Amino acid sequence: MTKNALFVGVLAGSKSDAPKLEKGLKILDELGIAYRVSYCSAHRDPERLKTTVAKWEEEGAIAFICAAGLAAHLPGVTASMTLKPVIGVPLDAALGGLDSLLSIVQMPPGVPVAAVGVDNAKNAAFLAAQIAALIDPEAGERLANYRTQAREAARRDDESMN
Ligand code: RP5
Repeated sequence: MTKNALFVGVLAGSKSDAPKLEKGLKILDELGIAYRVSYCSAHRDPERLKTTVAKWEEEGAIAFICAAGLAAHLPGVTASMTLKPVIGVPLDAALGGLDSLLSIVQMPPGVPVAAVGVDNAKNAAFLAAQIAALIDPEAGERLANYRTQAREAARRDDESMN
């Protein structure tokens, strides 16, 4: 992906979300997917979110990962500003994350957000990598290798029980 300077735009509602975001960034690193990160609140600084989304789109963002807790409007507001796929990561900042999950998935028809599980930044990274693989076959190969390794590890776990 880096050869075309394409990247995944990663947004989080607050720097306090960073520890949960890290797990996803590690997966993107392992899969060799380029990304940029910004802490950008949809509520505290919507103007900055708007300029960041527009700038990243212009500079080659192929998809956005948006992580937020509480009234998690960051993914939905980002989706309203771009036609690129937006992956929402609901974070557990209260109520077990159910508040964030519902805030993210209940989008009006025509402005979808693809949501992953609560605190599951890893799956957001995998989904972003799958989107990257649509235009970058090498990213697809790395993903396939990852799945092969995961399958083999699961079989080893099973075999160690017998
Ligand atoms: C959300 O509110 C953020 O995404 C975070 O999960 C939560 C708390 O934010 P801080 O008050 O820690 O900045 O907008």
